Amino acid sequence: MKVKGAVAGSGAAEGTDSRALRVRTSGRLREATPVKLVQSAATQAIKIVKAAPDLAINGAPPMFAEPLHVGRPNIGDHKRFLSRAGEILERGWLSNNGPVAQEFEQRIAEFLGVKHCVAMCNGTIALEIATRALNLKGEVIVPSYTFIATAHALQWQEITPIFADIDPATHNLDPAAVWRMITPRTTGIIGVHLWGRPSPIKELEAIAREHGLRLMFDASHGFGCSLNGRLLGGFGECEVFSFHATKFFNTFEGGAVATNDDALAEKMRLMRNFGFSGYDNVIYPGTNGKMTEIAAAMGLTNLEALDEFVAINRRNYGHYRDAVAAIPGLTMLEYDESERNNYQYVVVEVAPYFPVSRDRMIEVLHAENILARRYFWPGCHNMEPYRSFYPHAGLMLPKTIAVAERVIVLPTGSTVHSDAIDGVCDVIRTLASSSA
Ligand code: T4K
Repeated sequence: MKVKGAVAGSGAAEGTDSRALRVRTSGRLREATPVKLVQSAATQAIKIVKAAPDLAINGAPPMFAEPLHVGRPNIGDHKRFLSRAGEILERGWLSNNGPVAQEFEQRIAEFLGVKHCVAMCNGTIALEIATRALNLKGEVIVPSYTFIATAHALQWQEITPIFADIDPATHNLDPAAVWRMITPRTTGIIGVHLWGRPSPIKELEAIAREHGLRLMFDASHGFGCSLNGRLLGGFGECEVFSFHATKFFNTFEGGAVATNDDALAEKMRLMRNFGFSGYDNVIYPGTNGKMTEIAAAMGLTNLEALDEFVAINRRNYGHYRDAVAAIPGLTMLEYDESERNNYQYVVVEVAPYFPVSRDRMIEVLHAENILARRYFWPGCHNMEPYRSFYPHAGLMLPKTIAVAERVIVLPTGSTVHSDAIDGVCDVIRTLASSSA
């Protein structure tokens, strides 16, 4: 679809050529010819977009010289991290439950208010180990509207992920849909706290109790988020976090399982270290899920900066919310302000009556170097091997399909400033008005 009135090469600023654009730097407008778009953290020149010809898709230069990602890493104090890294090198102890990993586990457990944090090399292995330690078998109910790792962690162990539909208002599992998917082969439920907003924990607990199922949570998005004032991490039998580079809280790569169950924690500690219980003594089948010392050092450093990360994400979220509210046909997913949130994802739904499709909007934004994402389209059930295994799964997932087709996730994080957000929203507004 072509944007109405588009003339490739015509500029926004009257009387100037297309490359002679007005730019916005640190909130002030100034004239500049030609524009050199520089992506620096503090002062980046951003072109003004007011009409269709200003859009990169119509031949104008992109808004950003460097890609604006949805999730650039949040990184704490560099000096503090480098000093920890130096100590690790001096010590010559790099992995295998070293002192930094132990301190990390203790700090995380304290922070979450749980008895145990079992640190792992990434969230996917943490999911595999947790599901195995819980003895899940047969079928396990999960949402299809999640990152593929939730399903793959099961399939990898030849456990069948059974996809239940979501509540379109929350994007989380719909308890009634979970109930419908239970069969005699079902052994457990994995709720995902999507976007850091809690699953319907109470309802899932009731279902698990009634049917004798194990209940755990994929809390990959939920670090620092609460339900009724209690941080996610202590619900169900265990909760799994991802500390991937793109997560609100990262350890480069990493993950952890939080639990209040002593025996379960012990079992997972064995499993993440090949089942070793002391030298030459393997007492359990296991894998290598250990967190390295350098990853733990990153974690400790980032933990010290957590409040700062939240403040930045919250500021960006508020800025987007105000701008998006003024664009008919777009709705931003809101966080419950009475709870703790990490505000890591800026999630927008595009209504069917919005003048352009969600996918066209993505195309237009990408042309501006704004790498908005379609998380978690097309749903796990539409990816292999599930698509081939269960070609009709979609019949039970109408809400998942509808939500996956209308969601767009916008860039945020500590490298995204208010001017950049204004720029992103200008592009969307211009696209809408010139396509109506
Ligand atoms: N469960 C759920 C619900 C999850 O969301 C995830 C992970 C898991 C389980 C599994 O946890 P891990 O095993 O990953 O610990 C990203 C992440 O790779 C993935 O961890 C995450 N979910 C998912 C939601 O997003 P992609 O495919 O979107 O893009 P990626 O990793 O290439 O990064 C996104 C953008 O961030 C890039 O376009 C560039 C930028 N970036 C990325 C990295 C890695 C940086 O600026 N710096 C970096 O170091 O998956």
